[in-house]
Amino acid sequence: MGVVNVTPDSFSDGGLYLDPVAAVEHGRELAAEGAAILDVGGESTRPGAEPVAAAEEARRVVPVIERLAAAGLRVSIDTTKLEVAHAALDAGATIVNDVAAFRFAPELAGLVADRGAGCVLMHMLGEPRTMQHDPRYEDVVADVRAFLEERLAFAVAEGVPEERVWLDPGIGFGKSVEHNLELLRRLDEIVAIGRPVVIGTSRKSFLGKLAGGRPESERLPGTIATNVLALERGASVFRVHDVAPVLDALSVAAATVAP
Ligand code: PMM
Repeated sequence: MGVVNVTPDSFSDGGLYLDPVAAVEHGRELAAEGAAILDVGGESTRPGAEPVAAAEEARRVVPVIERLAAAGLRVSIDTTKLEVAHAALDAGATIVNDVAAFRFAPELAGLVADRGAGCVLMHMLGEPRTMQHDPRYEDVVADVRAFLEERLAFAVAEGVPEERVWLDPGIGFGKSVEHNLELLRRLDEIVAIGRPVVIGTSRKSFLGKLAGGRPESERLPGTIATNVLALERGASVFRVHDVAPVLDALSVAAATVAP
């Protein structure tokens, strides 16, 4: 899954693809590098980010999705909002990637069900504005697992077939460095829920901290290391900015994992 952020303020690529033509070009490049899905987002979820109005978010993403879908590419919409998901599905997206797992807009579940779309339900502690303020868990892996099981049950109760739901532990969303590491160490416990697991470590700050304070542009080695380990522990969807090098690493790693 390649990241196409149409935002002025995302943490690693904010402002680069705010122009729809540049965003479409970037999406096409990621697809050419091997991305099976392009994840288009119009609102930054970086820690402390302020919310964007739905109309503005839709205005950013719709022209990009229309063009990528018209080119035959598979598109997910990274949003927590009903209106934006609605517009994105109309424009040709087929997956709703919701970092709030239908908590902010429970009606999203019905929309996904009605449209026959897929969805990614991600764990986040609270909301982006405050999620990194001293996050605490009883047992981070058990807590995230229980949350994802509950959200999966909610989606299914609202009519989304279980086969259309992917789950994501939400690396960096209300988690300390140690929480992120524990989730990666024990990822098999999330995989055991029985749905495909999406993992998003790409360029995130804990990678910088673990490697002596590297900035976003120098976090590719850490991104590769964590995605390879996540593959070995059962993850099946890898949300990344740098598709070509991560795909190379995953292809080699996959060849060494028992079928
Ligand atoms: N991370 C970001 C945004 N959306 N969606 C999913 N499912 N999983 C993630 O880990 C995730 C996400 C933040 O990264 P960005 O600002 O580079 O897009």
